[in-house]
Amino acid sequence: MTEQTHGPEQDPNVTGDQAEEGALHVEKWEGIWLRFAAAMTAIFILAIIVAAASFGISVPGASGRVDPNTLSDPNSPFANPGLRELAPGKYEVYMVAQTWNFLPDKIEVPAGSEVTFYLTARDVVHGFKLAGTNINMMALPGQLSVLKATFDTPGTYNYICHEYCGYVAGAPIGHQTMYGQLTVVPSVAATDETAQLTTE
Ligand SMILES: [Cu+2]
Repeated sequence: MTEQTHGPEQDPNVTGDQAEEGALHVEKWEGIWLRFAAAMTAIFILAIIVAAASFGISVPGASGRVDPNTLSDPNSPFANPGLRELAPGKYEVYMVAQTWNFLPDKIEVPAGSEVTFYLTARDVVHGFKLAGTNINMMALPGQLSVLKATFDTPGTYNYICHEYCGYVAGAPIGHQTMYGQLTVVPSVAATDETAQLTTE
Protein backbone atom coordinates (compact mmCIF):
# COMPACT_ATOMS: atom_id res chain seq x y z
CA MET A 1 0.00 0.00 0.00
CA THR A 2 1.38 3.35 -0.93
CA GLU A 3 0.61 6.50 0.93
CA GLN A 4 0.85 9.93 -0.54
CA THR A 5 2.72 12.46 1.43
CA HIS A 6 1.66 16.06 1.67
CA GLY A 7 3.45 19.02 3.11
CA PRO A 8 6.88 19.11 4.64
CA GLU A 9 6.57 15.82 6.56
CA GLN A 10 7.95 13.48 3.93
CA ASP A 11 8.78 9.85 4.19
CA PRO A 12 12.58 9.64 4.48
CA ASN A 13 12.47 6.51 2.26
CA VAL A 14 10.99 8.46 -0.63
CA THR A 15 13.64 9.63 -3.05
CA GLY A 16 13.81 13.18 -4.34
CA ASP A 17 12.27 12.27 -7.73
CA GLN A 18 9.34 10.47 -6.15
CA ALA A 19 8.75 13.38 -3.79
CA GLU A 20 8.57 15.72 -6.78
CA GLU A 21 6.05 13.48 -8.53
CA GLY A 22 3.92 13.51 -5.38
CA ALA A 23 4.02 17.32 -5.23
CA LEU A 24 2.82 17.60 -8.86
CA HIS A 25 0.00 15.14 -8.47
CA VAL A 26 -3.35 16.67 -9.38
CA GLU A 27 -6.48 14.95 -8.17
CA LYS A 28 -8.89 13.85 -10.90
CA TRP A 29 -11.66 16.32 -10.02
CA GLU A 30 -9.21 19.10 -9.33
CA GLY A 31 -7.88 18.60 -12.86
CA ILE A 32 -11.39 18.58 -14.32
CA TRP A 33 -12.31 21.83 -12.58
CA LEU A 34 -9.00 23.46 -13.53
CA ARG A 35 -9.68 22.66 -17.18
CA PHE A 36 -13.28 23.81 -16.83
CA ALA A 37 -12.17 27.16 -15.32
CA ALA A 38 -9.55 27.64 -18.04
CA ALA A 39 -12.12 26.86 -20.75
CA MET A 40 -14.66 29.30 -19.23
CA THR A 41 -12.02 32.05 -19.06
CA ALA A 42 -11.16 31.46 -22.72
CA ILE A 43 -14.88 31.53 -23.69
CA PHE A 44 -15.45 34.81 -21.78
CA ILE A 45 -12.44 36.49 -23.38
CA LEU A 46 -13.63 35.29 -26.80
CA ALA A 47 -17.16 36.61 -26.07
CA ILE A 48 -15.75 40.06 -25.22
CA ILE A 49 -13.72 40.14 -28.44
CA VAL A 50 -16.68 38.97 -30.57
CA ALA A 51 -19.08 41.44 -28.87
CA ALA A 52 -16.63 44.34 -29.23
CA ALA A 53 -16.09 43.54 -32.91
CA SER A 54 -19.77 43.02 -33.81
CA PHE A 55 -21.14 46.01 -31.84
CA GLY A 56 -18.22 48.29 -32.67
CA ILE A 57 -17.36 48.80 -29.01
CA SER A 58 -14.05 50.51 -28.47
CA VAL A 59 -12.38 52.45 -25.72
CA PRO A 60 -12.28 56.10 -26.76
CA GLY A 61 -8.79 57.50 -26.71
CA ALA A 62 -7.21 60.76 -27.70
CA SER A 63 -8.40 61.86 -31.13
CA GLY A 64 -6.13 64.85 -31.14
CA ARG A 65 -4.45 67.54 -29.09
CA VAL A 66 -5.75 70.95 -28.20
CA ASP A 67 -3.98 73.53 -26.09
CA PRO A 68 -6.31 74.35 -23.15
CA ASN A 69 -4.94 77.91 -23.12
CA THR A 70 -6.24 78.57 -26.64
CA LEU A 71 -9.86 77.48 -26.14
CA SER A 72 -11.07 81.08 -26.09
CA ASP A 73 -9.07 82.14 -29.16
CA PRO A 74 -11.47 83.46 -31.83
CA ASN A 75 -10.31 80.87 -34.37
CA SER A 76 -10.72 77.95 -31.95
CA PRO A 77 -13.84 75.84 -32.55
CA PHE A 78 -14.18 75.78 -28.75
CA ALA A 79 -14.46 79.58 -28.54
CA ASN A 80 -18.21 79.27 -29.18
CA PRO A 81 -19.12 75.86 -27.82
CA GLY A 82 -22.40 74.45 -29.05
CA LEU A 83 -24.32 72.64 -31.74
CA ARG A 84 -23.66 73.18 -35.42
CA GLU A 85 -25.64 71.71 -38.28
CA LEU A 86 -23.37 70.29 -40.98
CA ALA A 87 -26.14 68.92 -43.21
CA PRO A 88 -29.76 67.90 -42.68
CA GLY A 89 -29.68 65.34 -39.88
CA LYS A 90 -25.94 65.74 -39.30
CA TYR A 91 -24.62 67.77 -36.41
CA GLU A 92 -21.46 68.39 -34.46
CA VAL A 93 -21.11 69.66 -30.92
CA TYR A 94 -17.99 71.35 -29.68
CA MET A 95 -18.13 70.99 -25.93
CA VAL A 96 -15.95 72.32 -23.12
CA ALA A 97 -15.91 70.68 -19.70
CA GLN A 98 -14.81 72.98 -16.91
CA THR A 99 -15.29 73.38 -13.17
CA TRP A 100 -18.24 72.93 -12.82
CA ASN A 101 -20.31 72.86 -15.93
CA PHE A 102 -20.49 71.80 -19.52
CA LEU A 103 -20.61 74.33 -22.33
CA PRO A 104 -23.20 73.87 -23.74
CA ASP A 105 -25.41 72.33 -21.06
CA LYS A 106 -28.49 72.18 -23.30
CA ILE A 107 -28.59 70.59 -26.75
CA GLU A 108 -31.61 69.96 -28.95
CA VAL A 109 -31.65 67.86 -32.12
CA PRO A 110 -34.42 66.30 -34.21
CA ALA A 111 -34.91 62.54 -34.08
CA GLY A 112 -32.74 60.59 -36.49
CA SER A 113 -29.84 62.99 -36.11
CA GLU A 114 -26.26 61.87 -36.17
CA VAL A 115 -24.25 63.93 -33.70
CA THR A 116 -20.48 64.00 -33.35
CA PHE A 117 -19.21 65.21 -29.99
CA TYR A 118 -15.88 67.00 -29.79
CA LEU A 119 -14.89 67.33 -26.18
CA THR A 120 -12.05 68.82 -24.22
CA ALA A 121 -11.51 70.23 -20.73
CA ARG A 122 -10.46 73.73 -19.82
CA ASP A 123 -8.93 73.12 -16.40
CA VAL A 124 -8.89 69.72 -14.73
CA VAL A 125 -9.84 66.14 -15.53
CA HIS A 126 -13.56 65.68 -16.20
CA GLY A 127 -15.68 62.92 -17.68
CA PHE A 128 -18.66 62.82 -20.00
CA LYS A 129 -21.35 60.19 -19.95
CA LEU A 130 -24.48 60.52 -22.02
CA ALA A 131 -27.13 58.30 -20.45
CA GLY A 132 -28.96 55.90 -22.77
CA THR A 133 -26.16 55.87 -25.34
CA ASN A 134 -22.70 54.36 -25.56
CA ILE A 135 -21.12 57.83 -25.31
CA ASN A 136 -18.75 57.70 -22.38
CA MET A 137 -15.40 59.43 -22.55
CA MET A 138 -12.87 61.43 -20.63
CA ALA A 139 -12.52 65.19 -20.92
CA LEU A 140 -8.88 66.00 -20.36
CA PRO A 141 -7.08 69.32 -20.64
CA GLY A 142 -4.95 69.12 -23.78
CA GLN A 143 -6.84 66.19 -25.28
CA LEU A 144 -9.56 66.11 -27.91
CA SER A 145 -12.07 63.29 -27.36
CA VAL A 146 -14.46 62.46 -30.18
CA LEU A 147 -17.48 60.13 -30.30
CA LYS A 148 -20.51 59.91 -32.55
CA ALA A 149 -24.07 58.78 -31.84
CA THR A 150 -27.34 58.60 -33.74
CA PHE A 151 -30.49 59.61 -31.86
CA ASP A 152 -33.55 57.85 -33.26
CA THR A 153 -35.77 57.95 -30.18
CA PRO A 154 -37.23 61.28 -29.03
CA GLY A 155 -36.70 62.04 -25.37
CA THR A 156 -34.25 63.61 -22.96
CA TYR A 157 -30.75 62.28 -22.51
CA ASN A 158 -28.89 63.56 -19.49
CA TYR A 159 -25.15 63.91 -19.50
CA ILE A 160 -23.01 64.06 -16.42
CA CYS A 161 -19.43 64.47 -15.37
CA HIS A 162 -18.46 61.04 -14.09
CA GLU A 163 -14.95 61.96 -12.97
CA TYR A 164 -14.83 63.47 -9.51
CA CYS A 165 -13.41 66.80 -10.50
CA GLY A 166 -11.30 69.55 -9.24
CA TYR A 167 -10.99 71.53 -6.15
CA VAL A 168 -10.36 75.20 -6.62
CA ALA A 169 -8.91 76.81 -3.49
CA GLY A 170 -11.54 78.73 -1.58
CA ALA A 171 -14.46 77.59 -3.74
CA PRO A 172 -17.08 75.02 -2.77
CA ILE A 173 -16.86 71.68 -4.54
CA GLY A 174 -19.37 71.55 -7.37
CA HIS A 175 -18.79 68.27 -9.19
CA GLN A 176 -22.36 67.19 -8.48
CA THR A 177 -23.71 70.23 -10.34
CA MET A 178 -21.90 69.32 -13.52
CA TYR A 179 -24.54 68.00 -15.90
CA GLY A 180 -26.49 68.87 -19.00
CA GLN A 181 -29.33 67.63 -21.12
CA LEU A 182 -29.67 66.63 -24.74
CA THR A 183 -33.26 66.70 -26.02
CA VAL A 184 -34.29 64.72 -29.06
CA VAL A 185 -37.47 66.20 -30.51
CA PRO A 186 -39.66 64.34 -33.01
CA SER A 187 -38.35 65.12 -36.48
CA VAL A 188 -40.36 67.42 -38.78
CA ALA A 189 -40.82 64.57 -41.27
CA ALA A 190 -42.23 62.33 -38.53
CA THR A 191 -44.60 65.09 -37.37
CA ASP A 192 -45.81 65.60 -40.94
CA GLU A 193 -46.52 61.89 -41.26
CA THR A 194 -48.46 61.93 -38.00
CA ALA A 195 -50.42 64.97 -39.19
CA GLN A 196 -51.29 63.22 -42.45
CA LEU A 197 -52.38 60.12 -40.60
CA THR A 198 -54.65 62.10 -38.30
CA THR A 199 -56.27 64.10 -41.13
CA GLU A 200 -57.00 61.05 -43.26
CU1 LIG B 1 -16.24 67.50 -13.90
